[in-house]
Amino acid sequence: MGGLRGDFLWGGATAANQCEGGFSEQGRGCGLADIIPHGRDRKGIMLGEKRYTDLPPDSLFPAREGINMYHRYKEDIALFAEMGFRCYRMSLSWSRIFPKGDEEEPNEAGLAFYDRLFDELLKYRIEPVVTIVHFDAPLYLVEKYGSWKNRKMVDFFLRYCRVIFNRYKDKVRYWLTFNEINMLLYMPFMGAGVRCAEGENPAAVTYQAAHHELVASALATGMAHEIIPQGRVGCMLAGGQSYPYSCDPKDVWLGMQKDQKNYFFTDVQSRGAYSEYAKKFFERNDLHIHMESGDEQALKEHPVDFISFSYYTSQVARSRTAEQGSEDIFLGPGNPHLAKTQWGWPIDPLGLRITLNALYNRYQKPLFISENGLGAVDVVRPDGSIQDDYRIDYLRDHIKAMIDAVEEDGVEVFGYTPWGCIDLVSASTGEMSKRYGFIYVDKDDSGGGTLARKRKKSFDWYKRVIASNGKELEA
Ligand code: BGP
Repeated sequence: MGGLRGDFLWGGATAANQCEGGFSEQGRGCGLADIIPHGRDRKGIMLGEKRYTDLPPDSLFPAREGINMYHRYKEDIALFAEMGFRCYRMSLSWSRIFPKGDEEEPNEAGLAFYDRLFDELLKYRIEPVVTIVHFDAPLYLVEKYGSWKNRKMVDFFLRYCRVIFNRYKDKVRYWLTFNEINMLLYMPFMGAGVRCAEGENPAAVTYQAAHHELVASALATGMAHEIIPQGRVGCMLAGGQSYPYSCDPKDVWLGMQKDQKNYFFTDVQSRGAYSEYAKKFFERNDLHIHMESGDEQALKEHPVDFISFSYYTSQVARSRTAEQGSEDIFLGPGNPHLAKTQWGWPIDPLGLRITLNALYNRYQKPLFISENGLGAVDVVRPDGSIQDDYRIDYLRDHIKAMIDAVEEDGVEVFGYTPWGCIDLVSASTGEMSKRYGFIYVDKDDSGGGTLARKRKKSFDWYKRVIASNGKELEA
């Protein structure tokens, strides 16, 4: 058995909007995530159905403080280094670099912050893997221009890309354009700052915004290749194969259609053109995507170098169901064969192997697992320890499935960055109590706590996993 490659990129993943904080420091502008509240209004805002200006004045916006990594990054990176991280997936806060988003010149203090952060990583030989946009955009672009609905976003985004590629070309090799790009279809406001005005056709708005992101992603890929010859650019998909609920062909067909909906973006980013089923979908739904001359060529000329994806669980498709309206919009009706996390997400390690195979067969490009993990409540014992064996179990089973895909199936995987390697704010719920980390952060859902960091049991376990390149997986 060959095992994982010697230079396998073990690490962890975070996003600026969920951990950085420092939201108005050194010229940073307000970002999209900074106005998404904790609590019952969160969902309405994320879907784009509610406006943040209507929120009660005492609303809590957890992204504004995050876990204050803005001030604590040295301590955090030292802990990552202690675990032996070979890479660290993080994102840049766009509004730290372009506070409003449409300026000609960037905010030097914002750029300097990331210089310091990258230098700190490189000091420990930790390779940065940088997401350019992770559920984030300057709020000004959302309000003034309508975010990705507007073609002008492509230019603002490319200006931002040109600045960061030039600035960090000697420090960052791995880039991801848009985090979970397919989330635009499920959570348009959180995913891309897109809100439908009254009378607008939601599908027309969303797919037009999708086209803008796809063109932006392709042009950024081309630009990165030009400015950073050794650079490699990937897309990022919220992954997880759709299973038919039964062998009823209608369920199978629905499962396939669900997968196609998710692959809509990565098909374009990887193959360089819209798939036939996508064109037919546009036709059937009378959607006329406005494309400028040169768009199709840009898509064609600049496919991504690798496919990255998040995997938390598989999805299910059921065609006939009385409760269809109550299904999770992304996951479907639930899978009776699988246990669930405390937040109701089915636990399916074999599904990771299935998803890896599906993606590799579809694209034949190297794969990078940019998120995976278990959100769970952790309890600090009286002796101060955190015995998170449930997290170790989850990650061990998923790592085994990944290794099986590599060894048994010949899938090419070059990195694995479990999500929230340090506890951070949950994207879907805004909670701190939904913890993923190897490192505990003392902060609660209402914003209280010292922010002190503490190693969990999984910290030492993951350190051994990395040191043995995935051979020692037992706790
Ligand atoms: C993905 C996002 C992350 C992250 C993760 C876990 O969708 O890319 O930002 O938060 O899911 O989800 P949650 O925080 O909702 O548990």
